[in-house]
Amino acid sequence: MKQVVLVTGATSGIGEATARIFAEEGYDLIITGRRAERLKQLKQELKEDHGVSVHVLCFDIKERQSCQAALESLPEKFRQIDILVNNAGMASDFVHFQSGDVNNWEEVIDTNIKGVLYISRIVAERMVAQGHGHIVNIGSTAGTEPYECGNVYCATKHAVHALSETMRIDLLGTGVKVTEIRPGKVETEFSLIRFHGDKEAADKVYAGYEPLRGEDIAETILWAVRQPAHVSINEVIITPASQANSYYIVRK
Ligand code: 8X3
Repeated sequence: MKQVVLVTGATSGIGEATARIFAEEGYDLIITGRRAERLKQLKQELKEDHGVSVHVLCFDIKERQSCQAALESLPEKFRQIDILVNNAGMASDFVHFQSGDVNNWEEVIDTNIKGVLYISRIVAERMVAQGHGHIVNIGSTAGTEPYECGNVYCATKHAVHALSETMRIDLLGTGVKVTEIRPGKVETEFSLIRFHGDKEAADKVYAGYEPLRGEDIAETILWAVRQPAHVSINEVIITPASQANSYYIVRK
């Protein structure tokens, strides 16, 4: 039987690239997100191009009941999830803590922490019952290296880092692996959303060097989940060659 991969936030960036690479490799997919039209289009494309089965779950990961209802609605064929990629995440604003907007903070906390918890809690229990599975959390270099104006976003990625480590401990011996992929600068919609549509500000983040692409992260995820059963890739930090960590980037 084909393996089933659930990718959250599959409508763009790392999530979309991950859905594409797994489809290319013949995996069946559950793709989730809030933008119904994009999900529908992606499903169509993946089915036509690669002949895989794709199930769309369109819901808001911030809402606990919606997460529950979405996962309960899965048809039989998709109920066994072999790989979960917790990709959905965002930043909203880039200002000093003392100027932060609490509404933005809540959206980021609810997406990056609670969303991961809601989905993982349900899927992890199922994976334990089936005796195997692999949870891949998309963390960030910001998960251990907080930077100016990163405040709440960095805090949420610290939470993803801590959760990845504790999930790995708690799931030990169950057959369920946990990998945290921690990218630095990846050029996606991430910065455009963080800067609330200000393209100039978003473009500056990636100016003067070659940033990572969603595909680079997708390839890393595929590599991590394809290791033999006795090998666990616990954590991968991946940056552009021009970036050493959160603080050092060389720009031309
Ligand atoms: C994305 C990387 O440096 O913008 O998590 O926080 S960074």
